[in-house]
Amino acid sequence: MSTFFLLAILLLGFVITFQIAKASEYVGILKGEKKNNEQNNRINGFLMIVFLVLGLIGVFWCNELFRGKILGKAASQHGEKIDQMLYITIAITGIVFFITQILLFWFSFRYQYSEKRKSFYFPHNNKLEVIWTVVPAIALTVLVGFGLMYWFQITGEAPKDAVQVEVTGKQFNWIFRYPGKDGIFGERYYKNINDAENNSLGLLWDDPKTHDDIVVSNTMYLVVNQPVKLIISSRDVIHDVGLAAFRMKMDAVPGTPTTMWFTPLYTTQEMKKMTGNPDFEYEISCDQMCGKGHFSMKGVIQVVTPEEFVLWRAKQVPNYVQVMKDKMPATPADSTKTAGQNVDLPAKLVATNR
Ligand SMILES: [Cu+2]
Repeated sequence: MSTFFLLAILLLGFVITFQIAKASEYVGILKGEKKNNEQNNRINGFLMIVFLVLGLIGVFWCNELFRGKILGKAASQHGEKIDQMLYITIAITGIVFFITQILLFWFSFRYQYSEKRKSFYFPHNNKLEVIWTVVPAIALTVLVGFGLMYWFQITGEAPKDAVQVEVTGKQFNWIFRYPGKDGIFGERYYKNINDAENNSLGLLWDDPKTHDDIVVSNTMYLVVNQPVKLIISSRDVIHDVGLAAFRMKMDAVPGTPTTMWFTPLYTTQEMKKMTGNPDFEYEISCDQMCGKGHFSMKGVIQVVTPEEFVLWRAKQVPNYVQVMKDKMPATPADSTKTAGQNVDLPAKLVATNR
C-alpha cells in the first residue's frame, strides 16, 4: 500500500513539475526574454539548494536504513584490519564528499547571474593546482599503500602452523580437500576427474600421498585461532571464494591455483551468541557469476575448537579408502583398517592445539 502511495506521489510530482514548467514558459513569453532569464536563474539557484539539502538528508536516511543490516563484526584478524581500513577510507572520502558537495551547490546558488556583478577572469594558478593535485595524491597513495600491504599479507606466506585446505569450485558447489596425516596433498590431474568413480578432484591413486587425503563437499571445518591457508582452484569456469564474515575473497581459476590465509577469531557457536542469531552460519559463497546454478554455490564453514576438529577429522574416511571400498567389496576388513589409521593426526596440528 505504501509503495502505491509513494508511486502516486512521485507521479503527481512529475505532473506538477511539468505543469509549472509549461506555465512559466507562457509567462516568459509574456514577460520578455530578460525578465524570463532572471526568473529562471533564481528558480534554478533555489533548486540547487533544495537538491543539496534533500541529497544530504537522503545520505543520512540511507545510512539509518541500512544500519545493522550490513556485514556484522569481522571474524578474522585480517578482517578487522580491512574493516579499519574501510572506515578510514570512508571517513576521508566522506569529509571530502560533504565539503565539495556543499561548496558545489552553494556556489551555484550564491553566484548565480547578476547584472550588478562582473565575473573575475581567473584562468590559471600554479599554487592552487599543485595543492589540489598533491594533497589527493598523497592521501590516495597512503590508502592504496595500506590496501596493498594487507593484500600482500593475505596472499603471502602463511604461518608455519597453518591448517591447509584445498578449495575447488565447480558448477555448482565447493569441494574441500584436507591433507591426511602426512600433511601433504597428493597429486591430482584434471583428466582423472571422474564423478561416477567418486574421484571428484582427479586424484592420482598411484601417488601414495593421495591415500590419506580427505575430500568433502559443502561444509568446511576450520579451527578457531589457528591460521588457515586456502589453496583455491576450479574444475571448470572461474568461480570466486567469498568469505564475507572473514572479509576474504579470492578468484578460483582453472589451471592456476590461488592462495589466501587468515585466522578465524570466533567459533560458529560463539558467533551464534555474539550475533544473537541461533541460526548463524559462516557462509562460503561464489562471488563470480559462473552459470545458471551460481546462486546455489552456498557452502558452510564450521569454525570449531581444536578438540572438535580432531574429532571431526577422525570420523572422515579418506577418498582413496572410499574408492577402494567401492571397487573391492570382497575385502571390507582391509578397508576398515585403512580408514581407522586416519585417527592419527599430523603432528603440526596437534602441536598447536591448546
Ligand atoms: Cu561459482
